[in-house]
Amino acid sequence: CFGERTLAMIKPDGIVGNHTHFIKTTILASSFTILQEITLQLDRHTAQGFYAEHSSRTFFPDLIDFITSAPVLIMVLDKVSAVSDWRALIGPTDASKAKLTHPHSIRAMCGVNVQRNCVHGSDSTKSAAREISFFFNHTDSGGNVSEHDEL
Ligand code: DAT
Ligand code: MG
Repeated sequence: CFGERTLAMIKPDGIVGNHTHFIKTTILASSFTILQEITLQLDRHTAQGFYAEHSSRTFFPDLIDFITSAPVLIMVLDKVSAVSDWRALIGPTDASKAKLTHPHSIRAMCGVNVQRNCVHGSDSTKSAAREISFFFNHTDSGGNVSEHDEL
């Protein structure tokens, strides 16, 4: 791996809405390498840990309800400038606004609103390191998931 790593997630609306193939095709066409991937059904405890930085926000309970409502597909992406490139590809948080300002972004094309925005991306290299180690063990063989139940 010669690039940078970021954590990408296809959220429940992306899985249920059958956007997985389109999103993965877009990822590969944008020169990312998918290093690891796993489909998980998050439980509330795991979801609360992943989104801990938002725990005091009024939308937090709704966010936890949503992210635990169906499976998610979690991927480690590798590329030079992976963090900023993936954030640029997914577009603004609010998918309804993204449709106006960034119509070719993944959130514009696959999302609906600020909550149902289809995908997650780490917002910094520091967040990426935390989020990757939150879901994946770092072993030479890779791909081991700790604590969580693989589907
Ligand atoms: P991002 O996912 O673009 O990094 P964030 O970290 O600010 O955005 O928020 C994490 C998620 O929380 C976001 O993808 C959807 C939800 N969320 C953020 N702001 C919200 C709001 N005002 N109302 C409802 N959900 C919100
Ligand atoms: Mg964020």
